[in-house]
Amino acid sequence: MAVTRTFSIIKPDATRRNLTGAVTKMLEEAGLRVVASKRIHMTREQAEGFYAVHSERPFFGELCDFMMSEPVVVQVLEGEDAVTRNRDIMGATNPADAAPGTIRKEHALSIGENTVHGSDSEENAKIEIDFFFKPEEIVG
Ligand code: DAT
Ligand code: MG
Repeated sequence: MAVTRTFSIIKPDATRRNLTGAVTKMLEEAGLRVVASKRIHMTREQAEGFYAVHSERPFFGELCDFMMSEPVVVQVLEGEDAVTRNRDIMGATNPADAAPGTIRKEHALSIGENTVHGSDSEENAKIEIDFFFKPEEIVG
């Protein structure tokens, strides 16, 4: 299996509860390495641009408002089959459906306030990494 990269966000519900370290520890224990990380407060432009794929969904406004509500930590994660590995440790979108031991099962508050974002394909990982990081900010 090839070493690849994925894009992660530690969402406002987690930064607000001081869970940045706890979430990062779960990512690291799942075999992912943080090769870039920064804490930012998203602008509306960033939130709406990043989630443009969901712009027709009924929860789009709520989603963007939430992502702008408090700081987030954007990260690039590296590891074997990083996209799938990250999706596995994140757990299902709705924490009620997430498997025991996953980040969302352990920490998420609701389907909206669900603690982490993770890219859903290698193609999207590249787009999402480029959205938030310059190449020189990533140190593998
Ligand atoms: P995921 O974050 O697991 O990739 P997604 O891409 O389908 O899930 O949706 C993006 C985010 O939008 C999700 O993390 C939380 C929010 N969301 C999804 N479905 C929702 C719903 N039914 N109600 C409220 N927020 C929702
Ligand atoms: Mg998604």
